[in-house]
Amino acid sequence: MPRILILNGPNLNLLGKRQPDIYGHETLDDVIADCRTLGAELGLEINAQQSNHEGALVDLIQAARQDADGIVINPGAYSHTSIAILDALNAFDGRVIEVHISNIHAREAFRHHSHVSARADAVIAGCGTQGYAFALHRLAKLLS
Ligand code: DHK
Repeated sequence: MPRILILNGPNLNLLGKRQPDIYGHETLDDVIADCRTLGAELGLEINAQQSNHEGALVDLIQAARQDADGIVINPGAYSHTSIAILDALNAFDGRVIEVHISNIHAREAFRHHSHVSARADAVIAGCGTQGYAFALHRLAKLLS
């Protein structure tokens, strides 16, 4: 069974409470529960992690070199700043799908560029939390 790491970065632990007009009303627990249900349907093993810390995210991506075949990552604000997360993803041999809940291209200019996109096999933005489900569907196809 393909193993998927769903990795959420800073402030995504506040999903449902933080700026719901932008990020929606679902909590991260709701999103991960839906991902587990969908993962079971698609035959994917799901490991979900969240951290507010850049180095902790790098450690989790490094561990995925042994533990995962694909990563769904929403790096939060680190999308726009972190070469360290890009480097860690470049050291990961599996598939990578980048998810942004909001349409980063329709927001402030500093959100328009993501370092992670240079490594991602696909980028999903502006689909709300449904973007995670789209990412799992894509990974199921890529890893079948
Ligand atoms: C989430 C964040 O926390 C922001 O810093 C990004 C992203 C956008 C999202 O849309 O999921 O700029």
